[in-house]
This record gives sequence, structure tokens and C-alpha cells, in this order.
Amino acid sequence: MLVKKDFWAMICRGRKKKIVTLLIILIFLINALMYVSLELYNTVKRKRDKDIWYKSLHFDDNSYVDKTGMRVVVGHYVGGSTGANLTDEVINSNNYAPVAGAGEGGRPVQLSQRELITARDLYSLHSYNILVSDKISINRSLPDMRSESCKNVQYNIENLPTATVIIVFHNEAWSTLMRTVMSVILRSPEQLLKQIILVDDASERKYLGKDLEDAVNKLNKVQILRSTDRKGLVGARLMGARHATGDVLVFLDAHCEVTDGWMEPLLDRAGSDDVFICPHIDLLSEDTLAYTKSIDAHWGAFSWRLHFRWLMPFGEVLLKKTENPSKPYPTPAMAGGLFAVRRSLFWRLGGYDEGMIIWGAENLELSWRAWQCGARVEITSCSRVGHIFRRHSPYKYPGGVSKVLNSNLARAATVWMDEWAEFFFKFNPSVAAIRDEQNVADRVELRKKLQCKNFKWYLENVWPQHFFPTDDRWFGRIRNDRGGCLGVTAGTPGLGGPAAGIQCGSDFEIEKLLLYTPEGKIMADEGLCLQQGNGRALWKSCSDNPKQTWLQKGPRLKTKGGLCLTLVLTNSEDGVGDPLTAKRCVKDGGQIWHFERVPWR
Ligand code: LR7
Ligand code: MN
Repeated sequence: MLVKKDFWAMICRGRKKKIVTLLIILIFLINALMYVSLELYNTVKRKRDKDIWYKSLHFDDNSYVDKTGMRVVVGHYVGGSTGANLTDEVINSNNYAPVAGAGEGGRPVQLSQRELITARDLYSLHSYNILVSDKISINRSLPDMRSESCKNVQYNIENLPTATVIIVFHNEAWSTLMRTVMSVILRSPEQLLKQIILVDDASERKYLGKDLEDAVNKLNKVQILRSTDRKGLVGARLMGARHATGDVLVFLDAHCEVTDGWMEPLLDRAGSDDVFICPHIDLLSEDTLAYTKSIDAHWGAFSWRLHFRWLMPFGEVLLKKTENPSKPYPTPAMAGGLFAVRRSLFWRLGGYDEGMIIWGAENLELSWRAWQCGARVEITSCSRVGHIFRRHSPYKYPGGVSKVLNSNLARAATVWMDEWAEFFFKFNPSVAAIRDEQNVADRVELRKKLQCKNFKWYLENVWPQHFFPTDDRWFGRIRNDRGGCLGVTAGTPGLGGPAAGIQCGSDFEIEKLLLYTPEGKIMADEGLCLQQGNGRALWKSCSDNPKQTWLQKGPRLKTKGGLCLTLVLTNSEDGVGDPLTAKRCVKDGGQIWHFERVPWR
């Protein structure tokens, strides 16, 4: 038998032994190096793949996330969806399988490369990462997102009204829906939570049948109402509201998570019977379900096309808000999904417009109605609720997205907007086309009965910083002597960007038209104002910044410092695409502007 010693002695004598040892070490090193590079390659590839699949989805250009992670502009949904063809079995199965620790504390869940591929294929089901959601416990913990001043507010629970929480859903994922429910149960004072009503708006998914029923039956206070026909969120919420017995109705979307202390500030304020009170909406990432804070000072409003928008308040409004951060502050409009209101007030003001179908515009209608008819809409930053913001809608719109949305918008505008309804219809012919199909007689009657104020009052008093045309604001096209026009370049995000000459549009192209206010502000849609920058002029969120003042001196527009707004011809004949800046006034066509008024109604 060959013993170990003999073996070495045989093949490695003297120097040979050293060489072999070195060789072994070398082989080991090469192997280690190969392993490390392979891992490195995989990590990079995973990251790249993730970016690619994410980008391949159709996102709404109107929506983007700002530096602080807040989706400032909530664009309208792009219909349809991308992704693989899914089998009935996949669509109808509930794959909730919590992994210990996943997503706890509101932390993000990262997937392996293999899982990412599956997640992409399943994305179209819900427009969020269902694989991640299914890994996170429906009882997961969340951080306390409240500011110190909010934590210090004491509520006398004995004196607060009770709540019915209403959650409507259509084909929601099991895990996100149940996590919404559980977060409410876990974080609401027992004696204040009267009931949770789930309203199933004709969902087709199998797991939302008996599976859901079984889960809910184990819980106290939770009930499911089912609609056999697709009602849309307004119809479904009304169904829930009719069954409610709590003093206050609290509405939530079906993919929310509430955090500690969320309910008390809502009930405290809703108790006063003249206010629709909204929580501060934080972000649940649609990709990782991480809970992130959204910026503090924002309020809800809308664009010229009546798309809901988050805007930065400024001036007095901002000052008042920062003076007392734990105090609820007024907002011109609510996002729509998350709010509390005394049940009696909800019905006294006419519930919802039942003529509104599926999705959209009910939030503006409700906000205008509340303000114009003697109530208020407010936000309290002491109540923090996370919501999964989806970039496109996962479900079907019977009749088509635009038909649905346009008819809802037409209803809201017709009933509440007065002259500004004419402005809206004039520039939105596809909505105007179905205007007469809407029977809104009962809503007009309601407005009369409640003796509501007009839209002019609303703009002046509730949203003094608005960017809509008025009788004392000039509206039209500002054409440069060289040919191009002043206006926001397509694709400029709501946060602004450098200004350039644009192609002049027709009298009906709303995105090419501007306002010029008596104070010298040049305003565009989305609350953008022309501002003198360091060098180049910019489109920026309207504010009190004196650099947003342009005084009309004959055919020139001058800054407070006396510089002239100039279209600097660099690449073109007419200035289209060329930069705008404030320069010393000289004899130059680029400084001559022609104001072409366009009637706005
Ligand atoms: O036909 C439908 N039936 C339903 O039951 C269509 C929808 N729904 C349910 C749906 O399952 C969900 O629970 O209604 C709820 C809202 O639908 P989403 O989540 O698709 O809407 P959203 O969050 O994109 O849109 C916002 O604007 C809507 C306008 O109609 C509603 O007011 C939503 O409630 C509202 N969501 C929020 O305000 C959350 C914060 C988002 C912001 C900003
Ligand atoms: Mn939602």
C-alpha cells in the first residue's frame, strides 16, 4: 500500500516539491479570482436587467418622482399594460408566502435575478411588484413617520367619534388588500374602530372569493359587500357608505398601509362636521414596497386639463403651514382615495355623483363641492398613510379609458366650474363632444339646494395661487419678432427646466398658450412661471421669487433690474429650440414680443 509520505516522496523530490506547492497555490488563486469576477458580473447584470425591464413598461410621461421621492405630478393613467401572457391559473392564484423579516420596518425587499424575471412577467397583473408583496407579512411593522410635534399631540379618545373604514377594490392582490386591512386593525384604537367594510367591485379573481372570505371571517369587525356588476369606485364607495354605522367614514384604497397614530388626528378633525380631512400620503414603492416619507409641504390642485396635481405651496400659505406643523391645513383639492368625513356631512353634501363611472374626476368634484358648499378640504400631516402609487392602471375600463375619464370630467366641470368649464371644454374637444350626453340635472339641483358659492369664489379664496385665466389676466400667445413663441417646451417636467423658443400653436393648442398677470408673472399650465436664471431663463414652479416678474415696456419684457427678455438665435431662423435669457436691452428682434390675445372661453 502506498502511504501518503511515499506518495509525496515519489512525485516531489527537493525542488520539484516547491514547484508543485506553488502550482497548487496558483490554481487556487486563479479560481478565487474567477469566482469574484463572476459575482461582480452578476451583480452588474442584475442591476442593468432591472433597469431595462423597468424602463420597458409604459409609464405616463406626466408623472415623475422628485428629489424627495414624492410623485409630484400624478398623471392620468395610460391604459393597457405590458407583460407576458398569463394563464388563468396564475391570474387566479394567491401566492402569499411571507418570508421572515422581509419588508419589516417598511424596508425594501430586493429580489434575486431569477425572481426579477418572474416579477416582470407578473407586473401587468397589479402594476406593482406582486412577488415582493407576497413575501411581506400582512402584519409587517412600519416606522412611525410622524414629526415630534405630532407625536406630542394628546387626543382624548373618549371624546372622538367612531369610524367605519371603507375599502373598495377591483381585482386587487390578496396580500396588499389584506395588509391594508391588517394595518388598520393593528394601528387603530379598538374602541374607535367600529367596522371595516370591504367592497368588492365585481372582481374576477378566484382568490378574492372564498379565500378572502375565510381570511376575513377570522377577523372581528370586518365584512365584505359584493357587487355583481362593475360599479367603479364611486358606486362601490357609496355601497360601503350606505352600510356604515360609524360616526365618521374613512375611505382607503386597497393598497395602503396605515402607520401608528393615523386615526386619531383624522377623527379629531372630522368630528367638527364641516371638513373632509385627508391623511398625509406617504409612498409605498411599487417595486420594493419600501415605505418612504413624501415631502411635507404639498397641496392638491389640478392642471388646465383637470389632471390632479401635487403642488408646492408658497408665500403666506407655506408660512401658515410651517408655523404650526401639527395643525391641519387647507388644500384646494384632495387626491381622492384617502380621507375621512363625518357620515352626516357626507350625505348632507350629496355623497358622490352616482353618474361617475369606474375611475377619475370624483376627487375634484368632491373637493369643489365641499369648498363651494360651505365645507372644507384639509390635510393633516399627523396622520401618515402609505399608498402604492401605480404608474398605469392594471384593470379594464369598459368603454375605454378616455371615454370613462372624459365623461366623469365633463360632469364635474359642467356642474361646478362655471366660466372655467367653458375654458376646459374649449381646449378639450374630446370632452366637449360628450358634454351633452351627461345628465347632471340632479347635481345642478343639489348645487342650488345647498346654495353653493361659484367657482370664481373658489379660485380666489381657496386657491389664490391658481394659474387659471381670469378676467384681469391676459391670456394668449406671446410671439417673438423672429417667429418662434414663448412657451414651455414639451417634456419639461412639473419641476421646471430651461426655457427655449417654441413653435407657435393654434388658438386651440392649450399647451402653447400663456397667462400674463397684472403683477407681471408669465404663467403656463402646471403652475410654471418664467424665471430669470443665472444666465438662461427657466420655467419654474410659480413662487414669490422676484425673478419671476416681467414688466411689459412697449414690445419688451423687462426684469426688475431692467434687463430684456431675449430669444437668442443660435441654431435656427425663428428661434425655435433656441435659449431664452435676460440681456441688456438693445435693438434686436429677439427682444421684441407680440402679444396675441386668445379668448379663453
Ligand atoms: O372600477 C374600479 N373599481 C374599484 O373598486 C376602479 C377602482 N376601484 C378601486 C381600486 O381597487 C382602488 O382600491 O378604487 C381604488 C382606487 O383606484 P386606484 O388605486 O386605481 O386609483 P389611484 O390610486 O391611482 O387614483 C387616485 O385617484 C382616483 C380618481 O378616481 C381615486 O380617487 C383614487 O382613490 C385615488 N387614490 C388616491 O388618492 C391615493 C393617493 C394617490 C395620489 C395622489
Ligand atoms: Mn390607489
